[in-house]
Amino acid sequence: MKNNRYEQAKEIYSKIGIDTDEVIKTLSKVCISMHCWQGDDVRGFDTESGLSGGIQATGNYLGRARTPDELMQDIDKAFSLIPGKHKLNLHACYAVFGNGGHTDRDALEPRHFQKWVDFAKKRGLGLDFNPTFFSHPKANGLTLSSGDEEIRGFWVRHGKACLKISEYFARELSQPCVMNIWIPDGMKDIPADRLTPRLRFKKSLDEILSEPYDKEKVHVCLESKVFGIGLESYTVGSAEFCLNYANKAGIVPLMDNGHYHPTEQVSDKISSMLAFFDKIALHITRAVRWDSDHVVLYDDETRETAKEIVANNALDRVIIATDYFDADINRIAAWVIGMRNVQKAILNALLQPADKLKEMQERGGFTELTAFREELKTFPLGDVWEYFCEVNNVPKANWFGEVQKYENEVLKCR
Ligand code: RNT
Ligand code: ZN
Repeated sequence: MKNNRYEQAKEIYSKIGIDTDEVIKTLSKVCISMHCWQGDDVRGFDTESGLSGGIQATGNYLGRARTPDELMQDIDKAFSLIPGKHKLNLHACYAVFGNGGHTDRDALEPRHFQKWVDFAKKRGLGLDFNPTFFSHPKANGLTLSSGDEEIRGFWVRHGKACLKISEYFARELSQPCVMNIWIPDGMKDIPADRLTPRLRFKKSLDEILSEPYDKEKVHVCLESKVFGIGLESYTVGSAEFCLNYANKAGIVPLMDNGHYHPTEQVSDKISSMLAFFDKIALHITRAVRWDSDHVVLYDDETRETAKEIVANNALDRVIIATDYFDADINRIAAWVIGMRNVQKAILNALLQPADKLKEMQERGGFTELTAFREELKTFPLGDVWEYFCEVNNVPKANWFGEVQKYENEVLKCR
């Protein structure tokens, strides 16, 4: 296949020591875990209680997926416009019960996710998993940190059940399953006692992880947060709590871009984490003023995040997942835009001569570093990206027509 623009770009990049064919090969292997919950505004199928837990999907765009089949159909559409093979990230609230049946979260079993395993197997996708500690009558302020032993016990059982389901995913799909724990627990107003709920959260995590599970198959993560809506004054699973717990328990810390103070950047945290953890995990999202979960853009922070992963040779140590939910725009487009932007950011990082740039820094050549880096910004990345789309059989820049057609033919009929 002769692609003139690609051939020219290849030559331009070769002059700065970058082999674009190798870059394409590397990028093809980068697997991103796409969150299923963009498709239905984080509603899931197991409860009518609506989204709770300090998070919110705003907007009312037409065509939200209302059933497992609709969500699967939408995911297929999105993946058909995203280059490469990825994973699908499920939440426990996406359990599929046959014939109007219902099983509460503490008694979920692998069989409730068999439809998802069949879906993934057919498409050669991996599955990741999340226990759902929100949108439930027993999630009222505190879950794993609750002082009510009945409530705390319920959620511990849920966590254990999810470990079993994660193991089932890994076994069936012959690849590890990442299980991420995030709890919404917090308080709207100033707590009288910040420590007691945190100690109970710690105890609950210990109890969940005491359940025997295959650590090669299931990578358990813990996601921290700074605040949620209606929970502005206190978050039990804060950054310090989660970091210390993950370190002590030998699990994986997870950082979400929306879960820090507005001037803190996850990109700057990655190297510190890599200095102490074998693996770390990310929820790539875009926080606009707060944990707003806007669609990921090809912006400075996403590029800097990708650069920190690639330049530190950590593509196999950083677990990359997306996490946003915009209900104001076409949800399939939202998936496609965000996933492609994460990939583009990784491509951008792979197209940078990291060693040359590091060498400039080490010898104090900061003027040259700035000059060179600014020139790199207008190198022909777009031509390499288009070629990457071409070899992966997905549309180039003109994918939106496909989404529009799908909106008219499928989404409008919902
Ligand atoms: C919430 C966390 C969490 C959720 C998903 C649905 O602030 O980011 O990861 O978005 O579990
Ligand atoms: Zn998240």
